[in-house]
Amino acid sequence: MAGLDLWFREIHKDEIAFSVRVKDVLWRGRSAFQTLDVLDTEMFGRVLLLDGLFMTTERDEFIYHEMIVHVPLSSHPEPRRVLVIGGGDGGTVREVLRHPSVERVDLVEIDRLVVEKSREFLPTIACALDDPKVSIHYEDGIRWVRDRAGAYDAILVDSTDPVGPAVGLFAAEFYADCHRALRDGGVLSAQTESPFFDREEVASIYGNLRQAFPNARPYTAAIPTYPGGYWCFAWASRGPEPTPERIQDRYERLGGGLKYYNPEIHDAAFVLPNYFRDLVGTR
Ligand code: SPD
Repeated sequence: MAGLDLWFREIHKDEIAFSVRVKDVLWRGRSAFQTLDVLDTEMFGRVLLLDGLFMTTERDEFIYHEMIVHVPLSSHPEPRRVLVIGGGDGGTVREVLRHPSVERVDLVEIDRLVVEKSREFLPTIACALDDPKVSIHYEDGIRWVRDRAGAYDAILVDSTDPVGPAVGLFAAEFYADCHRALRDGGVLSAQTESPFFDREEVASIYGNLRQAFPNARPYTAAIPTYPGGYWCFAWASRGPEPTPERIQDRYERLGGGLKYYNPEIHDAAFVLPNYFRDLVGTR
């Protein structure tokens, strides 16, 4: 592909697009679940696409992975057992392992090929997948949480978008199973799409979540490669709200090296514009 004026374009809902110039196509293939592409780009480094959509890139992955992990884990008193659903690229696991209290991480990824190709092409993201605290299970996360009452201190739902096999990861039944799978005081985070471009999906996700977790609420981060660059996550818990002292204390235990998350970002991430408050009914 060298020498060609090659661009990749992610089309969102057939209405908007985001393009990046491609230096090289490193791998293309298909699993039983989805298409996978690994591109090399000047602006974002290596890029992993699933079904033609940006999942993660070497340059901006830290924002998504720090926020899906440190916001929930910093609000838990002592997270020991953590479940990551999806997240086969390994970025979420890498961030979970920064928390010194964590003893075991179950990574439940439906698609073995995502793990294999991430290990091969995205080593800075997949670097913690061989840690002895990590067990990888190639199974459907929806089934995994069904019979695991009281098993986890934290569940992090690092899913693809709500299409195909991932649809059930945004359903009320799944969130009810997650609630049962958490110990008292347990926390949950989940990626929950764009509040601007995915309004209907976001409203429905928070309606579903609150059936199991009445205190569920969104927080946001600026992620350049996701539609609109303004993305939201859900925080929910089976316990009390964290205090600012706890957030500060957990941050100090992380020992530095983070590129996005800090206690001020933690607080600011929960501040929503009015159109988003209206969407999820938090006014
Ligand atoms: N529109 C993209 C949403 C992708 C969320 N998951 C990303 C996986 C990174 N570990």
